[in-house]
Amino acid sequence: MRSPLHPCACLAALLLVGCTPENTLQTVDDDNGPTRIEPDLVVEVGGAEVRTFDAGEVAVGDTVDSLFTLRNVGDDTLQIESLSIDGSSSWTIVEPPTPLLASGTEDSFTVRYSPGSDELVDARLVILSNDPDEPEVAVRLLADGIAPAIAVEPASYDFGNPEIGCVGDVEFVIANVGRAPLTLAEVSFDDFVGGGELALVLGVDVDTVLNPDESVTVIVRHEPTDVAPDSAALRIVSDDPANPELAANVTGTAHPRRCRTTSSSRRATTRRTSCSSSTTPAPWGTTRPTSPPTSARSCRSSTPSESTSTSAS
Ligand SMILES: [Ca+2]
Ligand SMILES: [Ca+2]
Repeated sequence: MRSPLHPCACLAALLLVGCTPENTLQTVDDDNGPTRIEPDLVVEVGGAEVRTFDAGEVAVGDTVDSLFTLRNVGDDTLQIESLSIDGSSSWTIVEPPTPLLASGTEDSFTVRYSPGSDELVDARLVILSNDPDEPEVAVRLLADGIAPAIAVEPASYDFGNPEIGCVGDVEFVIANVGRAPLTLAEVSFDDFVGGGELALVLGVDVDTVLNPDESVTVIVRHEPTDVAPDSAALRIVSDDPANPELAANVTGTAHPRRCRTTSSSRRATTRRTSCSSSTTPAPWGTTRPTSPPTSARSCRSSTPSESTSTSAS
């Protein structure tokens, strides 16, 4: 690219910016006067100029290396000032190229894509240089990381404030929302209080495999026997690379019974209590599902002595 410059303008440019070896003025032997010689950067992959590069589908655990070439097709030395990748940590520059490229030379470097999770990546390779008409060159980097991805719904659950003796169940749905099979290595339950008032009553076999879009349901039961708060966690170990261990907290705090006698006679030998279940907002309201999880609560029949004792409480 050549553009005629007035000699005075050239002198001004020299005084303002100085003439570095990478950006000089040169007098050419024609009638147009001095002409600026410039570096000119071209980014290539496989011998063709590239502005978008797609690594395609890559499974987690695999790596795709691609050879990028920086070519100086200008007249002056090209100085690479920086080379970086924006927008994804799955793309990396393995070994940067030489920072100085003489006119007509090139250097290659490896750009690696190695996904860590199920993802659709749209990143940028950004090259800053002294190419005067394009000091920033960006190459769009696309890729498709394929991995299993676990999702648990609800993320946590609070049974609220039921009466003592009222049994509540909640279903947790464990789903594979990724694009590779998900193995549930372990689904366990930690009862932090230790009284067994919160328990996993329907679990999952070790090494259960969920294909993409498949799910499995587990059930946690709350059967409070006292008013002390109950706290537990459903723990899931899987091969989701982004969430190898996941915990869903479960809580509940019962209140004393307010029993209603349903016997028809004061001398009846059997009495029953019924639940007046209450709801309490989850302490972690932001993680509570927008649509309530499937849950149920029932009150167990009680013996006369139990009814009498709780009525008195
Ligand atoms: Ca250029
Ligand atoms: Ca309790």
